[in-house]
Amino acid sequence: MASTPLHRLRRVFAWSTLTVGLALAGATVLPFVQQGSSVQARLLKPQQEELPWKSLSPAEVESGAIIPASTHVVFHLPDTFESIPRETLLGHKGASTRYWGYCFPQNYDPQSVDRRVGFQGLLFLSEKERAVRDAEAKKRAPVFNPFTPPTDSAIENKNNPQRPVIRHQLEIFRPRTLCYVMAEESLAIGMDHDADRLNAKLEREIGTDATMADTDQDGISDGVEYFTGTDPLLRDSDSDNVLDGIEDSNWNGRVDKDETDPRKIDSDRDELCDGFCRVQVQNQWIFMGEDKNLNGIVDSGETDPLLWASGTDGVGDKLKVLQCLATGKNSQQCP
Ligand SMILES: [Ca+2]
Ligand SMILES: [Ca+2]
Ligand SMILES: [Ca+2]
Ligand SMILES: [Ca+2]
Repeated sequence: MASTPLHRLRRVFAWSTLTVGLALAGATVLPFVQQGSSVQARLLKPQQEELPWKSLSPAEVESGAIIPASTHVVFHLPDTFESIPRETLLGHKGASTRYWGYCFPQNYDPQSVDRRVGFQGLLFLSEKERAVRDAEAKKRAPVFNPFTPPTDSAIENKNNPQRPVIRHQLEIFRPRTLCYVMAEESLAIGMDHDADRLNAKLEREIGTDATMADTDQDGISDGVEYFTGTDPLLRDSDSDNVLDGIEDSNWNGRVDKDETDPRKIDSDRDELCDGFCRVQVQNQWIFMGEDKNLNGIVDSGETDPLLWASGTDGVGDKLKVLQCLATGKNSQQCP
């Protein structure tokens, strides 16, 4: 499509907005970065001023982008959503990756930047970052007992309200916010318009559809499958021919009472698969299994996929089927 003067003007405007935002973020955040180092609550190496800067426009956040590792990243959130949880926005890396950041208050007034004292926005820290900081603080905390009483300076330090404290404050992100983030490993940032708790960039990475909450249409949402270990691109993750969403019948990703495990072909380990599977018996390939019509219900003529021995006689389900097959019946008729 040809670029009209209006398009070019918009692009120039968008870029200048970002440049201003970047400068403001640098002016406001860098002193904090340096202040943070004094409490050993930082990610950045001593050469932090040499780290590169990157800015992400609202359109880039909208379609999904990468926050590179060890880079000062400023991002503008678009106005196409109402709210998004931190972990969804930043690709669910909080437990395994140290990152921290800061968002300017909404209705941010650039004129007030010189008059401000401290931070008027909100800080966010990944779960791992919080855990590391807590562990460091514990290590530094002096242990007092009758033999090692606190010194005057220790008491003063403890009671000093000016001591910089970095606490997680921001969990839900709002539209049109300008934020800064620094991460030790790259993060996938993006919006989640299909509300499956996976942002658009993360969905591109794992191959799911960012416009469909349940890409493989097995009943379980992409996010639940991603977090609980079934394949969001496969309706039958364990190949027992029973759909994931029939095994996990309430679609919550957990194996609840009366549910088979969509991650295990044989939930009760009786050597009959939960559904109906092609197996080799004495050089012959036949279908055998428990839920022969694959409907998730123990119907008449089926064994229970949650019981090693479904009958009252204590004979294992597999042996019972083999004994039945030996009488000349086919596997649909056994047991
Ligand atoms: Ca999504
Ligand atoms: Ca699914
Ligand atoms: Ca299955
Ligand atoms: Ca079984």
